[in-house]
Amino acid sequence: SVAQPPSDVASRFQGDGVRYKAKLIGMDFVPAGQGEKMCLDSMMKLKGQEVAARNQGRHKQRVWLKVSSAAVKIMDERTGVVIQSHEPGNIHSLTKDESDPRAFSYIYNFYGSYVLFYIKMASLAAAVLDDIGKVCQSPIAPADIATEVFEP
Ligand code: I3P
Repeated sequence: SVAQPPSDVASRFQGDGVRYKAKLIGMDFVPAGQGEKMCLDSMMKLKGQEVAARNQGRHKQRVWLKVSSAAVKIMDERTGVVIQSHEPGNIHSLTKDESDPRAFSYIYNFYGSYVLFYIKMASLAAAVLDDIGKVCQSPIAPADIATEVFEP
């Protein structure tokens, strides 16, 4: 692929941003925003619950993951309803699943509560990990959000 100038890289994340097909493995309240062991323990617990659910014939929820400068959004695949919207400034502990190259997790700080989201991509997670890493490094300023909202 051809290298893009920085302005084009940034513009990928403007507006609607980048959309990925994924499934929600699960979410879990955790005691803090970081801690490698805490993240891995939570992911292991959620994976156990996934297996138990599958053994009962249940499937993971199919979602779209949308990554933009303003938010990482999780939308129901079928209805398009936004079920979670996470501003980059409150996203922590982006963790790849070393046992599954399609899976990863992150923690969202919701007013001092920490929730881990464990997600399985339709394809390799490397690209979305890179994208979320980028938007979290440079969360847009409140002024930019206002511009985006009020633009016709
Ligand atoms: C499915 C298979 C898929 C999995 C799916 C399972 O089982 O393991 O890989 O999707 O999960 O049901 P089977 O081969 O017995 O049909 P992912 O790879 O996306 O996890 P799901 O039912 O939760 O969608």
